[in-house]
This record gives sequence, structure tokens and C-alpha cells, in this order.
Amino acid sequence: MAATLPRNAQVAEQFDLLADLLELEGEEQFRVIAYRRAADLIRSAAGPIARLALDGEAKKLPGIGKTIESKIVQIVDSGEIEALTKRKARIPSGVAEFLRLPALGPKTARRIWQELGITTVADLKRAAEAERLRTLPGLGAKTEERILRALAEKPQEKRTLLAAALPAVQAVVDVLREHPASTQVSEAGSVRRRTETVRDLDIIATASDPAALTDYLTKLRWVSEVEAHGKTKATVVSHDGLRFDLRVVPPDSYGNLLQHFTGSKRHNVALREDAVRRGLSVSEYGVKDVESGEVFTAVSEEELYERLGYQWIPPELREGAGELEAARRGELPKLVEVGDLRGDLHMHSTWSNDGKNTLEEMVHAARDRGYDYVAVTDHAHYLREGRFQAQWDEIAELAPRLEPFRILRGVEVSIRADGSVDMSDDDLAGCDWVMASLHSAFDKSPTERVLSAMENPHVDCLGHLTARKLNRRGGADLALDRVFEKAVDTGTLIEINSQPDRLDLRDVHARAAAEAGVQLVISTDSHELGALAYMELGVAQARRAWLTKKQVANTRTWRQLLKLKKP
Ligand code: DGT
Ligand code: CA
Ligand code: CA
Ligand code: ZN
Repeated sequence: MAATLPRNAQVAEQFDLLADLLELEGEEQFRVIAYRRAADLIRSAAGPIARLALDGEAKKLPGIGKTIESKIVQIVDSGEIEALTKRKARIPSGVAEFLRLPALGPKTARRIWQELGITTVADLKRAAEAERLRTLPGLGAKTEERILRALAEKPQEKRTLLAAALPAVQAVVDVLREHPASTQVSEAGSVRRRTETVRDLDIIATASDPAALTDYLTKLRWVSEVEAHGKTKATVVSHDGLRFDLRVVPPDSYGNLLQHFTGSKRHNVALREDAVRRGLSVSEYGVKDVESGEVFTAVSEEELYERLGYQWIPPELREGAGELEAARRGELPKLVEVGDLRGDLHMHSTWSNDGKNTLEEMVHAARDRGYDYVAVTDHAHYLREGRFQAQWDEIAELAPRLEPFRILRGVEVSIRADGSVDMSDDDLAGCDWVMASLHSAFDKSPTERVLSAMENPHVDCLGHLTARKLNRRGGADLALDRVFEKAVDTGTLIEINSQPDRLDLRDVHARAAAEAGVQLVISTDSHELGALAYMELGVAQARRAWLTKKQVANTRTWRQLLKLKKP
């Protein structure tokens, strides 16, 4: 029975843990990456993966082979992947938790465990306080400080990535719209505000027969658990672990309720306080004039905001960060849109070992999205020994056939521990577009390294600046004000990376960058065709950062962009 099968999220968790433990054991990186990738695929798979694995169908999914399928079957049979059970016996569970600390990579975590015999987070804390970690060569006071700081923060719950939440909520909204009892259905809550991660997915609806609609939701095929079920409310959990919260509301106050359940809480609190000062009391059901007692309900949000004296505020801005004041004055920015973008400036092909599609496939797909240009930015360290020239030859051969679409010859270089980048000036000089990114040693003077990379006259743009990974590790500890200042001084652009677990710069940082005068670039860092669509996520992040079209460099033609970037 479906109910006894493990959920996709539970299966994915085991592969993630297995990857962590293998990494701690110093296993080859490609194997670790394969399990992490499998975990991501399983988490976003459309059907119950355990069922597919039992039927021998899971291995037909891209990225899932026979080995992974058999491990999924092991979970169904015995509750756990055998390799995981074996490693759990060898590696203390506390050590795996070390990896959750942004200051600790797998190598360091392993040394702390094996060379200092530390096996619990509590002991790690004591050792850092007693300045005992610095007895290991290569570890210093800074790492100890960072570990203590990370431990002082309260552990964060795992939240669902927007990339998984968005298609899921849109699919459910569509399904509910088709039900004969529903009249209006909308996403609400954090997913409608396009926050980078969400706790649950909120949906509101109006219906001729509310109970029929909530009933319908609880009985959908993919529902694995019904947590709450009433006439106007239902909360269900899908087999992949997403929680949906549906509320059915009366049509005449749909605007009030949509506004309320879109949030954020901070936005709503600020809105209500502002209203009180004007003699109005706002609730999810209506706006009451305190003096006359008259209640105003709104069928749409536009009507509601107007009644309260504001411009309609795009959901992405509703975070209580100045949007009400701006909307009161009619000075909200016109936010950048997906359709404004003319090119993707960060993308990989099979020239990078982790790329899934050929350069030709990637470039064609970028053109098919309607862009004017794309930059091929494979990793410099895969382009040694003549491969860079060979890639150039391939581009030169392909380019004329696609004109006027333009293939930019780019590269992504890594910023080394000494602040230099891993490609020669000669090679960089031949590029149209150079991205520079931190890929390792995040705790080794990251600010100084990034500043020095920006001094490099060939470096056009910084990629995923802080190198954070959502739900995995925090970002490098950068002095962003200094980075932004240097970016303006040197004419270096900064990326908003659209990868679901990066979204780096994050919203508030991108806003600060733009306010400092930095030009931003929204790009996908695609390693496969499907990832080109992540542009939507980067644009959502940019909108949350209040960015207009003008503040995003790749809304320009390539010719205009050339004038903006380093010569
Ligand atoms: P999440 O689920 O943590 O990703 O974030 P939200 O914003 O979706 O939060 P959620 O699902 O708890 O509630 C949905 C919306 O309902 C929220 O954005 C604003 C509204 N709301 C919830 N609780 C309160 C509250 O205590 N006061 C006010 N004013 N609004 C609330
Ligand atoms: Ca929510
Ligand atoms: Ca909710
Ligand atoms: Zn990249």
C-alpha cells in the first residue's frame, strides 16, 4: 500500500546523508556529487520514487542508475540504505552534524574527529572555547570563532526550496481551479512572495460549495497525509513532503483575505498600524472605519490597497522593508521581469565535467528561449592543455550559423586562496566575458580575495558571491559594503545566481548592492538544459531586491552592455 512506502523526501534525505558520510570518509568527489544529485532528483520527482524503484522504473529517470535504484529498494525493504547503515556504524552521528556548520568543510571535520577525537557538537564547542582546535595545523582562531558563532545561532529547520514549491503550488492551484465548486483560486503566503524557501504552501479560494473543494483536496491521489480537514480549511502533505494549506473564503472579501494570507506578517502588522493611525481597523475580513463602524470589503487586492491609500504592492515587496511608505507616495519601482532579459551570462556545457549537455545543445536552448546572446562559461580548470582553444574553435564554427544570435566566449575562473584566478591573463584577454567565483576555502580571507579578483582587469563579473548553499551551508563571511564599493570603483558586475539552492546574492544583499550603485547580472549557472528556466527564480530574487530593469545589466543588448562593463 502506498501509505507504507517511504516518501520521496525521506528517501532523498538518506542519499544526502550518505553523501555527507562519504565525503567525511574522503570518498571521491564524483561519487558524493552523484548521490547529492540523486537526492535532488528524488526530491523533485513527480511520482513516488519508492514505487518506481520497486517496479524497476526508477532507473529510467535521468540521473538515477541501477545502483541508486537498488539502494531505494533497500530503503523499502529494510528502512535504510545498507551503505548508510555501515557508515553510520563507523562515523559518529555528531561528526556528520559538523558539516552543517558553514565554517567546516569535510576535510577539516574529518581531522577534528580523527586527530582530536572530537565526536559531538558539544565537544566541538568546548574545544573551540578552550582554543584547542588551533592545535591542528591550518586551523586558527578565526575558524574557532566562526564555529562558535555558528553554534550560537539556533539551528534552522529545513525549508522547501522555491524551485520545488513554485511548480507544486501552481499545479495544485490549477487542479483546484478546474473543480466545478471553485470560483477563484490563488497561491498566497511566502510562495506568492517568492521567498527563497518556504515552510508551507498557502492557497486561498472562493467556492460555491467550500466543503466540496476542501474534500476534493484531501482526496487527491498524491496526498499522503491529511493533517487537518474542515469545511473551509484543509492541510495536506504530499508524498514528497510538501505541506499545503487551503482556505476557502467568501467571495466578497476575497481581496482582504488574499492580502492577509499573502503576508508577510511584518508587512501586515505595519499595514495595520498605519491604518490605525488613520482611524481604520484592518482584519482579514474587512476594513472598518472606527468612527462610523462601517466595514469595507474588497473583492480584489487592488481595491483594498487603493482604499487604504496605497499603490498596489507586488507580493515580492511585501516584507515590511519600506514598501508601504513608497506605495503611499506612489514611488514603488517598476520591477524587472523575466521578459526583460536578453541573455544568460553564466552557463556550462560538457566542456565542464559536471555539465550535462553539449555546448551546441546549451546554446541552441538559450537561443530558443528568445535571448539575443549567451555566454559559455565553463570552468577554467577543465579547459587546460589546448581544450580552451578547442572550445573556441567549436564556438567559431557554430556561431555563424546562429547569427544574429551571439555566442560569447566566456569562462568561469575560481578565485584562489591568494586572490589570483586560475587562468592566465593571455587567455582571459581573449574572452568576451569572465566570471570569477569562490569555489573553496571560503573561510580563508574571502573579502580580500574577492577584492583582489575585482582588481583583475579581465574579471567582468563575480559569480555566486557568498557561495552559500541553502539548507547546507551559510555564505562566506564577506564585508559586503567593501565588496560593493570596489565593484563600483572597478566596474565589476555582480551576479544574482539563479540556482535553486544558491540564489546568491540574496534579496537584501542584492538590494544593498544596487543601492550602492552596483550593476547586477541575473544568470542561471546552468549545467543542463532544464536549468535555463531557473532564470525565473533569479528574477524573483531580483524583484524581492526591488531591482528595476535598468539595474540589471543583461536586460541590455550586448552592445550596450559592452559600454557598461570593463573594457
Ligand atoms: P512560511 O510558511 O514560513 O514560508 O511563511 P508564510 O508567510 O507563508 O507564513 P504562514 O504560512 O505562517 O502564513 C501565511 C500568511 O498568513 C502570512 O504571510 C501572513 C498571514 N499570517 C499568518 N499568521 C499571522 C499573524 O499572526 N498575524 C498576521 N497579521 N498575519 C498572519
Ligand atoms: Ca506558508
Ligand atoms: Ca500556512
Ligand atoms: Zn558556474
